[in-house]
Amino acid sequence: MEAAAQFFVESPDVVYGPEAIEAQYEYRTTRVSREGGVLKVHPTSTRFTFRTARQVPRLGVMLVGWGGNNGSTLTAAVLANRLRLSWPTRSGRKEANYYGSLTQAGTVSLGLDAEGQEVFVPFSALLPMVAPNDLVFDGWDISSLNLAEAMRRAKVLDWGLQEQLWPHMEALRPRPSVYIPEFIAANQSARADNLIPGSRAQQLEQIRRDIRDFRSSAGLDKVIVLWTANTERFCEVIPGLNDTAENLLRTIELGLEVSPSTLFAVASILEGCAFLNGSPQNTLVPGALELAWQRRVFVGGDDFKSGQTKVKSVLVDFLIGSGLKTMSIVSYNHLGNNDGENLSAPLQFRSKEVSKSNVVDDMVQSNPVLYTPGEEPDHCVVIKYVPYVGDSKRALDEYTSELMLGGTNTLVLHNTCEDSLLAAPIMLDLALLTELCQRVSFCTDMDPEPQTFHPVLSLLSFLFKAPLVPPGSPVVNALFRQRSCIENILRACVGLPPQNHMLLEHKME
Ligand code: NAI
Ligand code: DG6
Repeated sequence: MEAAAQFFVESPDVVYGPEAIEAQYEYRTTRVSREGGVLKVHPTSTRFTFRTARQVPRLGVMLVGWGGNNGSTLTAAVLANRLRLSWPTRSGRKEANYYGSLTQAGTVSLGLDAEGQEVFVPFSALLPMVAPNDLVFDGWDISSLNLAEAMRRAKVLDWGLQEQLWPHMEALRPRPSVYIPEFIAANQSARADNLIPGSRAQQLEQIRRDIRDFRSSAGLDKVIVLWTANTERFCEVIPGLNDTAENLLRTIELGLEVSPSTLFAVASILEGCAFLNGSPQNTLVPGALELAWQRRVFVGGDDFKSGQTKVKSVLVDFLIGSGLKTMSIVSYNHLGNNDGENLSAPLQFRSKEVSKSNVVDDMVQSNPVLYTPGEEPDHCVVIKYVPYVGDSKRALDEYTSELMLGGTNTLVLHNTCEDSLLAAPIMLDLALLTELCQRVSFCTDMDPEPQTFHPVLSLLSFLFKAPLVPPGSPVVNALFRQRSCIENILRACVGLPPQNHMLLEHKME
């Protein structure tokens, strides 16, 4: 990879102005129609102008569940990188890095050089992005432990790293939060000692004050709010209660049923701050989505896509994409962290089960040669709480597929890793990409009025198990389709064509 990651696109279609990068881009795609049993495919072309503001803001990230394993690990990771920490372990000295982050540790190919070799740069070099070391953190937790104590409770990081981070994390204290016992497991009640009192409306106001206070006291240009607190049970979507923005706001005013996560989503949207949901529950009920639409605020979700699901969305794509008929997927987990304890309660497990179960639907539906309409593989998800293994999650998967002429192909995988070290870089990418999207606007020849991405930010699908998409938009779970979506949209913003992997230059005489 090039040592100097900075690059410029030399093209009459791309203008690097003092304030923005403007790129003319020809979006070529196809429309399909059905005429008398025949599929007619019509290539289409739309001229876009993308504009990306170059000024990178001072960005604050507020984590709901800051004192949890993910929240404390992400904060520690950014501090460790900022302070360039290294620490001894039994297998040698380790240095802080951002492995696992698409933007920081992933790369993209810019093309071929004079020798015909591909030139790669970090993903983060594609467009001006906030540097993770510059992020400022704050947040809420129903547990009052400071971030140093929370890091110790999480038991994720090596002791030598914890000792160095301790003085930097001790002063960080989660703000009190909203605790509604029936939404999370009863086994969580002992940590709930840091609570916002009052009615739902007063709690909403307090969250909004917290956001404003953080923004002004830390001198921030922007704040993004990310839910990384416990998985809640699903809430019922009820007409009149949470189906429209107006009804949801009235529900909060009257103190009727609303989940803590939805309360945070509403507060963030009302403050003009993007809200991202890292847990599986249906926080973004229709009323919250409508509010985001009305206020033109980005929302994204649901449930970080970290280990087992990432593998699943690669493996099943490979199997079905290769023409093998996957008929059974059995996914088993055991883990011993607080997330695992919360998920040992049936209603919270159910939220996770739903989010982990729908992740191959698009791949199955993409292949009518293998699957008849409505046919799908058996898909079983099991999660067990085993305290001894702590944050070191075990994931076992079995995939059974049909081969030609009655053959059977069974694949078995066993993965052991620190759950929070997979999740933290995803949280980082979510914040950085969401912020970047806030600086992108575009227009087309047909519609010259500048617009931004739809408030339901489906570009983030790579990072979520159950991606939220705008109404009518297809849900994509296949991992490399999701990655290509981000890469190609970012490339379009600097006037580069989509990555096509054809390498025709190398296929000619
Ligand atoms: P954790 O249990 O260690 O942390 C959650 C924190 O949220 C706790 O400190 C708890 O006190 C706090 N909390 C609970 N309710 C709250 C509320 N209403 N307001 C503020 N704080 C509240 O869990 P962990 O491991 O950090 O995971 C966080 C979430 O991320 C879970 O929902 C988990 O399912 C989800 N997730 C985690 C992944 C991973 O790989 N670690 C991947 C996908 C999702
Ligand atoms: C057990 O499944 C606990 C969960 O919170 C997972 O660790 C998390 O959802 C990650 O799941 P996956 O499938 O993305 O590895």
